[in-house]
Amino acid sequence: MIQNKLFSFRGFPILFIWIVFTLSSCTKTQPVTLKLWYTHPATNWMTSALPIGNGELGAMFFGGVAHEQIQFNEKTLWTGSTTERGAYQSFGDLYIDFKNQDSIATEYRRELSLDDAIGTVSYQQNGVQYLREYFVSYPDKAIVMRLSTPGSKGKLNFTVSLSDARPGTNLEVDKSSIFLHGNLDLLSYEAQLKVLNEGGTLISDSDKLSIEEADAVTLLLVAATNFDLSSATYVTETAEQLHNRLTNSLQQATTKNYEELKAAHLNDYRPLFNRVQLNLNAELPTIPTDELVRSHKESLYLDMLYFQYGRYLMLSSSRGMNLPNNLQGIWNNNNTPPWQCDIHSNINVQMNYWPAENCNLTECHQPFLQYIATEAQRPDGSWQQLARSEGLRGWTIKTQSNIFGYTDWNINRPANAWYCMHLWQHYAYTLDMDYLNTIAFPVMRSACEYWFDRLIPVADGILVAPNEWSPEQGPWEDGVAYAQQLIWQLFSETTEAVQALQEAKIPIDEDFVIELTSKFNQLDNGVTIGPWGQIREWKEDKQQLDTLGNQHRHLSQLIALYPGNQISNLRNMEYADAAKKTLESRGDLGTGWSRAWKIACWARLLDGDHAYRLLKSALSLSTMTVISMDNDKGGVYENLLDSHPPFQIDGNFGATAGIAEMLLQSHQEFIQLLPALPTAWKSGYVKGLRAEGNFTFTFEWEEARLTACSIQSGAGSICRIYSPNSRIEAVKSMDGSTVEVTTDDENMYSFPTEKGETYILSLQKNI
Ligand code: FUC
Repeated sequence: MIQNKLFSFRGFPILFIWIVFTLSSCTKTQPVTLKLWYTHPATNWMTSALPIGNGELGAMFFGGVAHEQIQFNEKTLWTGSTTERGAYQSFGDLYIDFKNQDSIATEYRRELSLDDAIGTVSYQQNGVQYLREYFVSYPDKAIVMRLSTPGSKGKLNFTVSLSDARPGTNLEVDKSSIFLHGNLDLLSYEAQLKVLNEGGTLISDSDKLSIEEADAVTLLLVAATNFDLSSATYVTETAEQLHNRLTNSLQQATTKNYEELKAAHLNDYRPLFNRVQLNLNAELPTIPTDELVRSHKESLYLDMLYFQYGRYLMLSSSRGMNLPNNLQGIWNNNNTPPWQCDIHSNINVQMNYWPAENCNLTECHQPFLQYIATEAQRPDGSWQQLARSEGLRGWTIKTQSNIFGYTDWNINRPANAWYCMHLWQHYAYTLDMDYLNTIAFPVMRSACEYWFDRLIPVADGILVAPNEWSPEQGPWEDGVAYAQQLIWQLFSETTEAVQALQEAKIPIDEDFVIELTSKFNQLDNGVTIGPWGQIREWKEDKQQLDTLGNQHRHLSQLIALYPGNQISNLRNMEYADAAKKTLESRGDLGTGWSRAWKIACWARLLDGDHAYRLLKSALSLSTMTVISMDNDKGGVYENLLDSHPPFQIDGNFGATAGIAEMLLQSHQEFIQLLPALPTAWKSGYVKGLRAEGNFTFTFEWEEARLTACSIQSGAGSICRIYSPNSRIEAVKSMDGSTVEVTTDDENMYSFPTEKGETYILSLQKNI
């Protein structure tokens, strides 16, 4: 037993060189090609078309041979207003109709490369090789489509047209462009398509452009609305200003040729995507992705692909515009979509951001964080008005929200605390004090004040939230676990925020701190053990629903396990056992997002094999495209989009976060590597996972044991690692110098770090 002992090590040059070598040059550290691919065109938008996007602008391509359909979206295209819910809309479709081509082709392949965020369609016909490439450029704000015939000239003959998803709007065609524009309840919108042909001729018609005998053609599509979150009316530009902005933006893009546009896209995307790498030593599949999901669900390649697909989808749907991903991210082909494709606050929008920090895409968290900060502090905005209407300070929301601050359906008061968890999490991962002080803390404080005013005392002065619900079932009653656990999390994290700000000598109102401390001390923490050993979902359970075998999709009584941090095997085994009983009772099925949540919950209970069973359950092939709440219908479609059903993107993000949780956890003020490694992942390598405290981890394992690890410190904080399976013998910085390590007990190690430095661990098997 090594207890409370300081130890340091002299150099281990051979071991040190060996570790650096294994981390950089063995085959498992090599990037694996990540792509979805198919040998036939898509037949259905939801189940088989493939998504591309730049965070605001998105598209789904089908890859038809004689006819191509590229349906497109823009994140702000909403009907509704500040007083009416409305719905997220499809923007429209771009159609390419090939002349004299039938749909018979050989060597057909449709691909989506996650490494490059480029979709391709290729095939041969009458001795000609046809190639299409599609991407949505973040730097050039455009959907870029390229048609070519490598090795042949003058073979491209097609028409291109644009269709608005709302009938009766304006379409204009000039000699090389198509314009589409219209108005919704509050917003004006416009799309512009530019056709750039190399060789051949371009002829314009009243409703389309025809290309004849071209060598290659680039199509550039830009689209936007005049939505502006920072404006009191949610709109700033006139339709004319919007038109000018798009025209300029398209003009800028056309100054680059196709290769330059592609290079700018790759230079932007690749560094972000490549921050994280996961290698499970899997063979590259020789069968297409639909077959892989259908009959080789056990594939380790599928595990890696699905993990990285969540990161790809995050980069493609959550950059730029300060709005969170809706229920389908940004991809929607329906003007009356399920649940209006809204911002849904009782699990969905939060799950959309579960992988943002730990999967090294902190920038992608910003659209959600900025949205929360803006709406919570909007003078007289609906979130504050809701609290005022109850005679309370602060802010809160209901379950459904559009992008204009309008919120309705069941009130979801504790969602204010859940949103604040995201504000806090960004600080916990970055330690950005300026952000904490100016953006997160004022909003967290205001949410606390809401609860200071609303909580009521019950027996022994214990404080509970009155009249709450456990989404989406059961009676409204006092002290429901969902509310109590979320408020506990809010008070706990705000207390930590106060401490961090005070340590940084930032003054904080004393009265607030006194009220927070006293209310937190009296708060019912929402974690009580019920008659069959479960975590109780309701304090009273008036309708007696909290029974063994209740398999409701929501796991609201387990927020304290994940994404919260009150329940942990290492903190309180009694709570952990009760959480396990609850999870076992809920079962391994569920809607898409419910299965994803269970991956993370089992990972938090340190049960890698059960977490893995849930991952495979989440990867069940689903074909249903209409709403179903049945637990046996969830899974993925053949394009790997999550099926609630229907398509709901939360499950994609939730699964990615759950996989990360199997590999690294840092929610208990220390870091645990490989906390829930499944037996199936015998050996592997992961690069770039992030931990609270602003650390970036790269490590390898063999036979379930950590064999090499490097840590990059982004803020110079103390690094605490709990390592029960591998003894940390030494920590060295990159110049070879040894760092002093403290062990609190036999498995907990801590050492100081310097901002920007990288550290290498020397590891030995624990006997
Ligand atoms: C919540 C869930 C449903 C669905 C909907 C969009 O209400 O209970 O399953 O995901 O959001």
